[in-house]
Amino acid sequence: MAGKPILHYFDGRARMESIRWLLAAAGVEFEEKFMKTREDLEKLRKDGSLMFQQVPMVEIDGMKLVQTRAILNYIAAKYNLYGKDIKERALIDMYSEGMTDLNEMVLLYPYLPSRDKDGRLTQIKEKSRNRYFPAFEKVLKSHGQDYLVGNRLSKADVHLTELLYHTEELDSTILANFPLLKALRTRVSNLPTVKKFLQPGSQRKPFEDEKFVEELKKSFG
Ligand SMILES: N[C@@H](CCC(=O)N[C@@H](CS)C(=O)NCC(=O)O)C(=O)O
Repeated sequence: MAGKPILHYFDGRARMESIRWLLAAAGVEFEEKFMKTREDLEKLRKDGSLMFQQVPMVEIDGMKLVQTRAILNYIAAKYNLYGKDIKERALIDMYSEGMTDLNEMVLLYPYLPSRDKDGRLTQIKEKSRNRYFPAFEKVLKSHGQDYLVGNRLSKADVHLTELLYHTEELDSTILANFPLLKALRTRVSNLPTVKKFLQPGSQRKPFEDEKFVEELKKSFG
């Protein structure tokens, strides 16, 4: 039997958090090797583990996978979170790509220089409220089903749930006009695997505050 996937990243959310969420939702146990210094990153680069010299990197099924979306797609395909046919997969991809566009803004936000933060926060709120959340609310309303695609949990539901939690941390009122998104979040949060991940002490990472980012910058130079 293959061992647990091993996640290589630093001990923060950023680009690895969606991978943690998806593995957790799929009920897959995983190990993490946290890079603590620039030397740890250089070591992975020198031993040829990072195809593009970048992390996240995940060791899984004898592969060393990089590129966040490729990793997520592999996990989704392997654990049946990627639709039942190519049409469902196309929808899941389309929704996930929209979520990624918003998520990029959200995940990079803590790492921005202070002078850029207010502007970015305004942009995140505007895009959430006026572009992305109405689009996903409309999908749920159009078919009246429990999940975004095919009436069955997919990676898109997991990514959206993560995104809803993270945007709500930035603005507690952001979901006020989106009852179906709130219901989806509750539904996904109540899945036993996700419920466990949402408990304190899980491998879920907290919001990166200024102190965390400062320490990280010191360690990675
Ligand atoms: N497209 C890549 C981007 C990866 C990326 O930018 N990783 C950052 C850390 S979050 C990194 O390794 N930066 C060092 C570098 O690019 O040299 C992905 O989605 O995995």
